[in-house]
Amino acid sequence: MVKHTATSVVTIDRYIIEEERLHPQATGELSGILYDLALAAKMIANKVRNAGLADVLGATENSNVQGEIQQKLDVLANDIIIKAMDHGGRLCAMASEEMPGLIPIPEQFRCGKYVLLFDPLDGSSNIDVNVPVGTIFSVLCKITRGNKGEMEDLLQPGRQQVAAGYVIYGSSTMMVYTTGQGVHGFTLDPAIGEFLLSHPHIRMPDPGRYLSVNDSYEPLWSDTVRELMQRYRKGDGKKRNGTSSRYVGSLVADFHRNLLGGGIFAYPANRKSPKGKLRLLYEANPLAFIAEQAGGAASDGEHRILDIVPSELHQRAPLFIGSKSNVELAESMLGGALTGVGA
Ligand code: AHM
Ligand code: MG
Repeated sequence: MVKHTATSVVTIDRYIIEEERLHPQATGELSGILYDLALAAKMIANKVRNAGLADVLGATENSNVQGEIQQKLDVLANDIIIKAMDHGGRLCAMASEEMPGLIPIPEQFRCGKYVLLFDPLDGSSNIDVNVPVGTIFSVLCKITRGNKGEMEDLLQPGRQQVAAGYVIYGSSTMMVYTTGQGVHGFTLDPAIGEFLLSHPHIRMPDPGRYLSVNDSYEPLWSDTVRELMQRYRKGDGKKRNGTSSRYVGSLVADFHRNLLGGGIFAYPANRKSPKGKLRLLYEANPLAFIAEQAGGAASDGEHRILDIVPSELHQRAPLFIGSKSNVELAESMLGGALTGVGA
């Protein structure tokens, strides 16, 4: 375990190298992916920071001086990640929430042994009202034999992830990631353009203080889900106290608050969306890996998220994620039993 306190000045690059040194067999390729993602995050943070200004100038969806159509931020973020990641020789394929199929590595670049799945700008509908948004990423090893990545490499259960993380573009920009050795958070110092270690070895408090759910869907929930939410709100009347409601409507922001403060984020199935809304590969899996590494848990109500075998890239899953005992309550009421949870 790399030991640093929040008072040591440690850049994300140095931390990644130190983690890599713990594995003599490591080739440095995974570290390279994390560096490149941190660079992409800084570029997206810069665009997000200027989003309001771009609107004031009427640039969004208008032609710029070169006559090009200015892209919406989620498309820009998508392009930034692809351009930062496609040429490093470490990836053999990518997939994005913004694109329909597998994103191949261009012919002129070498293919590597990893695949990357990402949601370039989650919660982007919140940008216009200056609410935090985020980028979410998931890294897995290639499992097929050929040189190029295939759909099979992307459609692996989340427990096969070798790294996952998110970037929150909030009052400050933070990158939080895990490579299976705990969860670490880095805050961007805009003056020097570096992510500095600010939250080493994050653990999720349990039971949690917060309930994050969009309860305008309540009329569409099953009776059991309605009852579950009541239990979260009121507690069990004995040792478990009730939670306080917090819902940003931007998954990264809701998850980040609950990771640090303890709580449960729920996006249950409902009558109109029987699989919920959130995507298994781009949202649920990476955040589930982080939750478990921080001592929390994630479930679709019946199965541990990380055990679900995906059949399509844009598959959705109901999501209950957060402090372990809160997720266990969902499992016990909705019928599942958590397995293999906890770091
Ligand atoms: P997006 O990927 O299209 O941005 O949608 C995902 C977002 C999440 O950030 C958030 O948790 C959820 O949608 C909110 O949905 P709702 O408005 O139905 O509560
Ligand atoms: Mg999303």
